[in-house]
Amino acid sequence: MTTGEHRAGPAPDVVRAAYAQLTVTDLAGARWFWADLLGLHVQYEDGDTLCLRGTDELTHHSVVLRRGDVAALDHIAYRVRTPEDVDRAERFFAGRGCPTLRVPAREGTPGVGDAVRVVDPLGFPVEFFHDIERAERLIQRFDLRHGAEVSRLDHFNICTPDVPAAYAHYASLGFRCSETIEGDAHELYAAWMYRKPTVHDVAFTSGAGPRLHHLGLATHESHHVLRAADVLGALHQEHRIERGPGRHGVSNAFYLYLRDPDGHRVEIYTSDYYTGDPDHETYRWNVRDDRRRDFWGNAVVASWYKEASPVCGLDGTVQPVSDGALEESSARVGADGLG
Ligand code: XXG
Ligand code: FE2
Repeated sequence: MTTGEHRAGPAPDVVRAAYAQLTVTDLAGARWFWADLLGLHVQYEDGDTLCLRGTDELTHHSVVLRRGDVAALDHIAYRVRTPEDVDRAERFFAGRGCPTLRVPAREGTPGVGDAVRVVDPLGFPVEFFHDIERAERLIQRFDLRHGAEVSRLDHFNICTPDVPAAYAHYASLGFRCSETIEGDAHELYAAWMYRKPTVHDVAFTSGAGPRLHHLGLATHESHHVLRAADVLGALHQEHRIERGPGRHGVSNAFYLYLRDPDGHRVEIYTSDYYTGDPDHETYRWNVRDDRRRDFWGNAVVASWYKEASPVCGLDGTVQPVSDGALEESSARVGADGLG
């Protein structure tokens, strides 16, 4: 344990990636995309806010959309195991010199109890909470399921100029690493880290940051992923399909990346694997392996590497970004065609 860790106290016990709150400039357009097309269920709605959840989620929401002037990430949120872990999170981040803000129940996001929001060492707005309203089980309400039938939030993917620093920060929060993309000298281009026993709760894409790269939403079956693409084609909204459908090398998931009306990126994702054994080992991909990002070798479009959503500070203002030193898109990466 370093002196810094001692001062900051133990890390909070993080259960999982729980929800993301996005600002959108057109709430009606966002409602069409996230609720009608993706099939998230509306749990709460007022003139400025929509709280949405997937069919398997027994808590109030996993995606929150708020009307705002600029499309941005307001915050990502992790659920912690006990109410005391909220206090631990506050001490942990304050001890690292990070700005923190207590958000009492009913003063923050609808349905969420006492929480703490921080700007983490990577510059991201992150909330930690334990209490959240319960919600009705919808998994077998096949009569209500529609669109891509999203089942739950799976992960956040964030852009940062310093992937090794992001790895070290999340490791200090008790996250484990399922997969990486590395150069020949093991320089780290990307990493996938988890608390729940799947491939990830969070992944890092090297590039200008802090920015939100995408939210990963799970479906039960690959035909749900294909249906979203078919419906977009039928509506002549094909420009919202950015990458895929395809099979990832990393994670093995079947995937599709879409852009919402504000440009926020979402991935529909299914069929990754269990990582909960205590001796689960990190799987390392070489950056020159053309199967790493698409197992069939399809090229990754440039916008996927370059574009992302800005993030807010604790006061809701959009934060500046720093450029990345090591960008995978500028490495000689064969099938990506971006070298
Ligand atoms: O969730 C993911 C991703 O981070 O979105 C991207 C799993 C794998 C990949 S990759 O493009 O590296 O195959
Ligand atoms: Fe993803």
